[in-house]
Amino acid sequence: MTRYFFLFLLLLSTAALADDGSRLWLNYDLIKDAKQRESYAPFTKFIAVSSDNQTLKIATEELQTGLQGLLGKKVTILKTATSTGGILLNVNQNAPSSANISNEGYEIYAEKGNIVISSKSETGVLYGAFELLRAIQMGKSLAKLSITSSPKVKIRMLNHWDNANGTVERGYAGSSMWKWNELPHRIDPRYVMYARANASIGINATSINNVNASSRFLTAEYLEKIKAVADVLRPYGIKVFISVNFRSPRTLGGLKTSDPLDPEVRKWWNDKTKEIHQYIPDFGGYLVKANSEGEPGPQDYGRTHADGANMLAEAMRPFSGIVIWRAFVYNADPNGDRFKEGYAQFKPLDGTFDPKVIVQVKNGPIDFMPREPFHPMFGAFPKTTLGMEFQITQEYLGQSTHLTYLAPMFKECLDTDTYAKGQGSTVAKVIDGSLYNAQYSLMAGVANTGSDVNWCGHPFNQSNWYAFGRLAWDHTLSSEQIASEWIRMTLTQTKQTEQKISDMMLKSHPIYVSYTYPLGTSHMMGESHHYGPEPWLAKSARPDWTSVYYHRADSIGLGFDRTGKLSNALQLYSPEVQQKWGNPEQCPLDYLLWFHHVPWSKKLSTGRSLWDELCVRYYDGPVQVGNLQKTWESLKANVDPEIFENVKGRLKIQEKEALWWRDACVLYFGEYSKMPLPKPLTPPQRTLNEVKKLVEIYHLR
Ligand code: GCV
Repeated sequence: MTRYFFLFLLLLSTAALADDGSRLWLNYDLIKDAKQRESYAPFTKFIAVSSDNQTLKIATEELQTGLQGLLGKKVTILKTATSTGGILLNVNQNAPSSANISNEGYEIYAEKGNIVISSKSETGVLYGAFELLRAIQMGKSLAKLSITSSPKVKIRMLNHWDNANGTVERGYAGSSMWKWNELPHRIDPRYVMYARANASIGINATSINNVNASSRFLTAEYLEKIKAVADVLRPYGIKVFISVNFRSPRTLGGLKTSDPLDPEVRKWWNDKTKEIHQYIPDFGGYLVKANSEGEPGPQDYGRTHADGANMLAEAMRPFSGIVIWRAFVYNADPNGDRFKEGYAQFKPLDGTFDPKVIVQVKNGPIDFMPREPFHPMFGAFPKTTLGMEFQITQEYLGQSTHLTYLAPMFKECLDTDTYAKGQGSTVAKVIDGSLYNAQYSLMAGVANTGSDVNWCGHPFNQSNWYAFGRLAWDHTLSSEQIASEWIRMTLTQTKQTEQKISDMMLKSHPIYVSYTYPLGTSHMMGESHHYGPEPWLAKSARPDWTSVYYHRADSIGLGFDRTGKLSNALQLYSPEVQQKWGNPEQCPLDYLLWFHHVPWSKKLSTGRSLWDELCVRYYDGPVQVGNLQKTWESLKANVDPEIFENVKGRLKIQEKEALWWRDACVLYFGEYSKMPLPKPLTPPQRTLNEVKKLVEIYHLR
């Protein structure tokens, strides 16, 4: 009997240890340090909230759940404080320093033995509640706590590329988390978890369907379903947007045209917009991909992007919602440069967009490459509100098998100076609206969520969702701080373990770039699935879907000359940026081949020739992945066993695939450079043909 009892206890403790990742960064595991737990006791005797508002109820319950987990005690909820030593939730339009904080901002401070969370809005209090829980998890003392925080960007949004049939375009974590076949009747509990996770990092908007949009999402049947989702997300401060198909007036409304200047078409959108508001009174608005990659748009009728966007903005005029119009457009011109397309099509329209329109621009001019220079539009549209589009899902960044922490990449773009209004005109200041005093501001991230139990596939991919939200709230946060928060809340409470994992994360993006796209190369991935290397890809439906279009390897050298001879794309940037990147001798190596065709034997600032430097980087990548594996192995006893094994397996795959990239690129480019590998590097064990076959196998899968 006793033996069985012990076995039962053992099983119980193992079960408690195993973490399937489903709780994301909200696991609220007990703080192991009893002293630390005790230090919070004087301020966590109760939670006081006087209102029955649903958002405040959620904030209160989140605090109660969080404190129960972290401190191992049940904290009572009161209507009014009867003594000191509690957490007071206040919605207060006239708080002392509230002039400095926006509606969604909050203050948290210690006062008369209590901790006060105060905001002008209920959502602000909810954000403050999450911040307090974060502060506790980060081990901060509450005795003198004083935090004031306001979001820098107004619309902090996830873009889901989820389809009605349950698939996710560029999704690597299972199928769609939205169960369209069940809605509106069954509300999957994961919607609530999704809302909590987003609110915890300040995300306040979500577009629920793919930008390659089906008109179906505008039918009454789907509006009922979307309403059900919106009702769940609303109390968490999250507004729902719909991606729309521009041809909907024809396909859905039975009209002869979808011409944005046609009165009947305009009426159709006006009526549809009114109808949507009957379901969702606080509807966020429309997200539109038009005249891009085969999607319909106003150009089909000889109209401009502004004509299309302004028509939708007019329909939205009676309401609070907005129109987000994507700038990701490019024509198949074999002699053109895709780099310039978005700029060329939109620049003449600067100043013609309705104030309710935000033009959403990808961080770089091509397409979410692992490293891109910032999109030149960011420095050149003083009369248009531009929003940022980052990709959280790792289409080109190792999908679900490579550990790649993206905060440094997001920040690299945000912190770059466009010089649009002189020094200090960073991309961040363009998109947070401060540079041009914009009414709206937007940072969107293409979501990496799916039906996988841990939401994001690779356990570390969760950190990119987290990092995106934190940066959308405050782009001045450092990648180190964000990593540290995520690790503490998700993986460990031990400083030493945290530091080791943080080190892995901070090195991960440079490592990935080193074995895939070193020195400013781009777009050499496998055709259509975008996984693994295919630098030899020379034929596709469009020239700008091949690899050779981008790397321009020949017997002389490598890289796309954008300084004038092949393309004058560099001129789209301000003179200061042109100066930084225009001279191959001074251009930072990370961007070199984005702008220059460099001879193989040209000596770089590292002292090595281009060829040698390329090889050194391709070879260093897999070695560094080996180091990541070693560090992870050393943490076996310190992290949850399920997460440990999961990451360990994925690192193994990453190592194999890093070698795949290395061999493919070194063998392929070697045919052009005709130079030997620099010593002491030894040639790959396989031939280029053998490596090419690996790609074929992938295609067959
Ligand atoms: C939603 C890239 C992706 C497409 C995506 C497109 C876009 O081309 O490969 O899957 O389509 O970007 O951003 O619209």
